[in-house]
Amino acid sequence: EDGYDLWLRYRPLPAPVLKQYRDQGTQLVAPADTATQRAARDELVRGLSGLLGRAPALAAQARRDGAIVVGTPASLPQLAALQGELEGLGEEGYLIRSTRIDGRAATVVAANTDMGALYGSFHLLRLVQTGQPLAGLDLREAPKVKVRVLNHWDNLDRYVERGYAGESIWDWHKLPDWLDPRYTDYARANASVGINGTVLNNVNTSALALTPMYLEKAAALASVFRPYGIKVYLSARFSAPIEIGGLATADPLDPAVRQWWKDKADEIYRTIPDFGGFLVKANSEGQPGPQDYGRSHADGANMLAEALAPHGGIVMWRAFVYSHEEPDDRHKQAYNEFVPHDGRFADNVLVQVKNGAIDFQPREPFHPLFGAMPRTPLMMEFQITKEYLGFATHLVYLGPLYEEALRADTHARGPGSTVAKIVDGSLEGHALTGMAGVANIGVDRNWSGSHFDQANWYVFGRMAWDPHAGAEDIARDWARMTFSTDPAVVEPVVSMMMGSHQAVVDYMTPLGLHHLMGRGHHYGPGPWVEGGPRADWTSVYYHRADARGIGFDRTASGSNAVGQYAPPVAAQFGNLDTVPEEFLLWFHHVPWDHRMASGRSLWDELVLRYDRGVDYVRGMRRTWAALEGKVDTERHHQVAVFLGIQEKEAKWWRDASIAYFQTFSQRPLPEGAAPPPHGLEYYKSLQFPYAPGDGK
Ligand code: BDP
Repeated sequence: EDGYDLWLRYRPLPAPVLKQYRDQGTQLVAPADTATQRAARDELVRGLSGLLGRAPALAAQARRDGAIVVGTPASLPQLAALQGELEGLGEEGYLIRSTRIDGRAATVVAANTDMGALYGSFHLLRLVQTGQPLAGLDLREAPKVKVRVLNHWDNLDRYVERGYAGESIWDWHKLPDWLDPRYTDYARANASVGINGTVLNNVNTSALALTPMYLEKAAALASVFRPYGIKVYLSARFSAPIEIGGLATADPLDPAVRQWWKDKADEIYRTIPDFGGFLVKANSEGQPGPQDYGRSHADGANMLAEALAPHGGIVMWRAFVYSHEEPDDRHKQAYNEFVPHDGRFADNVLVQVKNGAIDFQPREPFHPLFGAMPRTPLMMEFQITKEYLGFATHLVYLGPLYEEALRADTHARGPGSTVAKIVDGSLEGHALTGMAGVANIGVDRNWSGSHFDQANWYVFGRMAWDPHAGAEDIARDWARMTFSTDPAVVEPVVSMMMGSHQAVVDYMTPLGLHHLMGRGHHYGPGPWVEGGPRADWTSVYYHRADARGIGFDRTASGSNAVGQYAPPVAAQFGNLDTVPEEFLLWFHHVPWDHRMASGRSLWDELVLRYDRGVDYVRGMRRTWAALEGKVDTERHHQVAVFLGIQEKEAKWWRDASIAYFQTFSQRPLPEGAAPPPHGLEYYKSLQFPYAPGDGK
């Protein structure tokens, strides 16, 4: 087992549960007249054959007890009676029900559309894969978020920015002719978790992606993805009218520029009729944008929106901006630039906001834009690739990070105004909603660079479908589908996963510290990083350690970033007595001897958090070692080796950070804490010129 099959392994179920399923899978009634219907039937045949050890008998209609019946009232007359029950399930929802058809017991997957039936088929397979009984079923499911997209940071030369799983899976050179079977498996995996869109190219993009040659290639991918309900989107370079259009300007208010984008949109839709739209990174980290012409983000987004609107396309305009000129706290800049434009964005624009205000740090408080732009649909951007969380070798399950961000209460409309309710549109009544995940996929056999990183792709999809879902339930499903249904495997694996996010926070950036990684590549600790082109690309800018204490004062006496949150949140974060300890040094500069909830001083607590993080990794190694023989050898071995790397690196983070911060605190280590084995100069001297993913 090399991990290629992801969570769609379909290995035979253990004998005791087999019989039950065989009685409930006597026949498969699933029409196959359209590409999506065929995708559903093929998946069911593949899945049930694998799981139950024999292919289900295909039939045109249910004639025996125990049939599985999949379709829509239009595709399958036997389902016509369910028409009324399908109301409210929309174009992607489905129901799964144990019922009787013509007097015979059956399991029905019914939907309004073929896509709904495909999603329902994957759900049914998940029930079998995870060992749930197929009796008494009565499930209704519909996605709570409309646009559920992966963002590939893939360049046209196949280099993946912040990618740790090998080259880009898009083999642009061989497209459009060669359609790698991987593209189909990619689509299956995404559809199985409800992902319905993919942005093929990096946000730091080249305008070439919009030239006819590359549009043909994107169209070929779209043709593979279409049966699986996945739309293709492209990142658009704002200056494309100059670079590939021969115009002298990209000013969004210039009529020739507007016409160029309209023509470009028409051309794209002639090539890809169901094209999803554009993702745009503008006026951020050196990318061109409307501000180059004295125009606003809304001007820029609306110009593209106008070009796409006649075709039903959307613009996902990123709010990840912080300017070269602005000397203010980077935390505040997106809010400052975007809030004044609330209500000015066209109807087919989503503003895409990272979960936190800095940049995908191991832990961040929720972004203050959530709750601050009620008249604009805001979509969530999570990172699935682990740029700041140990790349592919550290076992970090991101479910708890996503859950924490989504459940955070913005108080925008009183208590209970969670980020999830903003993202799903329910708080402000927006119909256009979205969630994006920066993909962790590459050409590695196991897709994600490590077996456990597959879980992060999986949980992203499940939470994009339902932002209120629970990380632990999803981890349990994933573990059952990926490793084994044996509780002696599932429970230890789930418990490792569930504590792994807190662990990485502990050994990298405890108590609200952030942005302490090595410069450029972001690999390993670099709390001493200073100087260079801009202060907010250093570590010292963020931790502000001195003889008195440590942390970034973002209260009213400091940058006052807390003032961007709703009053109850601002009051909580802004007060040293009420700020949650996990965000303490995010919002406050705190004396080394400050008393923590534990009764310890801040310095002692900090050191113990580092130790706690390293200990957790050691615990995961022990847990995993005990699973030898219960998990297949190949995957077990790789995970074991990666956990060894993680332990080494967790210790490296801990030792380097303590050695560095002790030069400020000038305090001894708390009792029982081991001194770092090397001096600070040693840790500073470690160089990684070829660390992966640094965007060069
Ligand atoms: C940062 C990455 C950089 C991305 C940027 C972005 O370091 O490679 O281009 O975010 O999101 O996290 O645009």
